[in-house]
Amino acid sequence: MSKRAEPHIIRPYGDATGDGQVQVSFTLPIAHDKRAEGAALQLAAKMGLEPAMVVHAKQMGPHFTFFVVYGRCSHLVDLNKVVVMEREFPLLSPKEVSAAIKRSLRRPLVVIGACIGTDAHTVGIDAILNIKGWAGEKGLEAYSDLEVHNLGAQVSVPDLVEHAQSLKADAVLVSQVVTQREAHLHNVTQMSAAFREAYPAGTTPVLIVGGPRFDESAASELGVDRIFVKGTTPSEVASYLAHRLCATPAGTRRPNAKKKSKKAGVR
Ligand code: B12
Repeated sequence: MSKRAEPHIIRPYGDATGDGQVQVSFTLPIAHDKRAEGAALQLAAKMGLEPAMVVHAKQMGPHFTFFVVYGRCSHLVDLNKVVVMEREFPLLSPKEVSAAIKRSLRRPLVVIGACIGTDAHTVGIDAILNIKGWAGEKGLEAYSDLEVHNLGAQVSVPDLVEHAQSLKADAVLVSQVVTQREAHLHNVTQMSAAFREAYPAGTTPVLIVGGPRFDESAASELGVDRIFVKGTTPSEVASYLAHRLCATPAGTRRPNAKKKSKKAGVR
């Protein structure tokens, strides 16, 4: 395959390279008729899609119409201005994670996980925690030096804090999938505030949240240590835990740190 220099200004294409064609879908709160299609095209033009055509319109109940619009986008992408969050820790194998825990904590690293609020979408947190894992990787339950407690769905914040304290959790993993009315942001902010209130300063467990619609870069805004987004695999989370909690000898910062060492590899 020939190597080509990548341009830094790019645009989407549909039929021919560089034609700017994109397809978008949205719903408008009006019944389907010609005026509704005109409204969809007006919106498309305001989004920078011109010329555009309605390629699909379907009335959804008496007062809504779903549209698919195909049109030419006038905007360009400057690759030099793309900002992404790079992974700040190395990916470790399960053996390396265990070795780091043994070396630094000399006891199992305790992890609790839950979906908080009214959220009942457990598939994401289960993908990370359950032994059977996700995307060909075993979940955290399969790691010999992690002690995992999966509290399941719809756990209240006070319950979560209580479990974290009684289990002496080193890390608390929270999943939020429903984002209607910014529920995920409100719940996580409330959760992190509750942990700060319940623990002496500097001793809260590492707070990790995950879900498909978080902004990875918003951790400090939400008062948590790390956010994981869609496509996360268990080994990324395990590696982060090792990076975060095992970097210093004997886990100096954590409330568990001075606990008498239990035999590692409880599972
Ligand atoms: C399965 C499903 C359900 C199941 C959930 C079953 C279960 N036990 O989980 C059931 C049928 C119960 C359900 C119910 C509802 N659902 Co639902 N559901 C889905 C669906 C189809 C798939 C979600 C899923 O399992 N994804 C697979 C997992 C593996 O992906 P994931 O969650 O993103 O997790 C990954 C990462 O995000 C990350 N991750 C996630 N959590 C965490 C946590 C940590 C700590 C870490 C490190 C990483 C991490 O790692 C995971 C692996 O990579 C989605 C649509 C979709 N296609 O996504 C809608 C969806 C999430 N549901 C939705 C809605 C609206 C609902 C209901 C409100 C519907 C209703 N009116 O009743 C109810 C709410 C119930 C409740 N109280 O929460 C909406 C949410 C919209 C929004 N903006 O909030 C969606 C997006 C559908 C839609 N397009 O409208 N749902």
